[in-house]
Amino acid sequence: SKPTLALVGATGAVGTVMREIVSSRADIYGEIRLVASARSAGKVLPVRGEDVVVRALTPEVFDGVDVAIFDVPDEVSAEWVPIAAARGAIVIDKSGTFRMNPQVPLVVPEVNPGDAANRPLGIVSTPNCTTLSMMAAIGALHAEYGLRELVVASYQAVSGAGVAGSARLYDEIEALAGDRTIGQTAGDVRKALQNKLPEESPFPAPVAFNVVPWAGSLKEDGWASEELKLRNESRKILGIPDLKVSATCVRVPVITTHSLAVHATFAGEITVADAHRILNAAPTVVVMDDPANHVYPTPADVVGTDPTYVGRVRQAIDFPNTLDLFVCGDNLRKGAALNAAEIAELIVTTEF
Ligand code: 11C
Repeated sequence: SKPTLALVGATGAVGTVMREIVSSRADIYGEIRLVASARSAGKVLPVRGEDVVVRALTPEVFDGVDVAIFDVPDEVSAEWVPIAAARGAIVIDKSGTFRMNPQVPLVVPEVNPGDAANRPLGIVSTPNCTTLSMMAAIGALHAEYGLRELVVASYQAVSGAGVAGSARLYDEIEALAGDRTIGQTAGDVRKALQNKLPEESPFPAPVAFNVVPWAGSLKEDGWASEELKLRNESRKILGIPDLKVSATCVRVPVITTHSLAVHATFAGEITVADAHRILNAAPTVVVMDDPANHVYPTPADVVGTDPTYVGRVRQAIDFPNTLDLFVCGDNLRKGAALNAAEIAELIVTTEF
């Protein structure tokens, strides 16, 4: 019989996309159970065209579940993922809790699908959306040319911070709309928002009419957690423990789709034509690279779609063996729900 799937965190920003994704892809599941916090239990939400009542997160909710996809805060995963695994579910976890655990594979199906089968704790992790937004493209280039170094600047969408992140940008834009004096005097955006919106925000500075060089929490020596995740997770997914990585993560006024400016150095010379050939052959990568005709990916054109988009591929003038490229990926789809769904499909189709 077809396996039972549980979606835990079914009502969040990623959970909403998750329900849409499992409804539109090959129908490989029997029952699909929706699970959320007690606050959301009892809500009725559509999956595969049917109304499903959301169940509260309890140990018993995992009885009979074959695969559970978790998209919940780190501390909720820390507590509940082991409970689901102990009840026999294979867990695919989106949180940061288990990603760097050596007993937990960190999987991007285009890059390291084989790792998903080796899961001594019954847990597979799916990466941070910033790392994921470039990984299908970088993995394809690495497979042929041997990646050595990555220098990355991210342009991260506000929905990376969940429903509250998107709500904040919409609220800020609404509060400032029509005022053509905004953006001309130091502090004017902050001041205008002070009178109109609560001070509490998912972001440490205004995000409308602005860019904010910060994502995640403070780590040692001034690094933001997102920057270290990008380094550690890239190393693990690509299987290059000594990959040199340096990242600066920046929040921009985009609702959904993360972009990354990537400076990637390889073991030997790689031309733009080489990169185009490899990326064009990668099934989930779309090359949009014709600058003479202004063809390059932007979040406005990428949002709501599945592939990883690459444009602006250039051979770095002063750096031998290095390419500069611009990558866009929908942070809620490939960056989150889609990658988790693909890991689940990989496991279900090979093991059930
Ligand atoms: C953001 N990338 O854009 C983050 C959200 O480790 O999964 C996801 C954090 C994570 O804010």
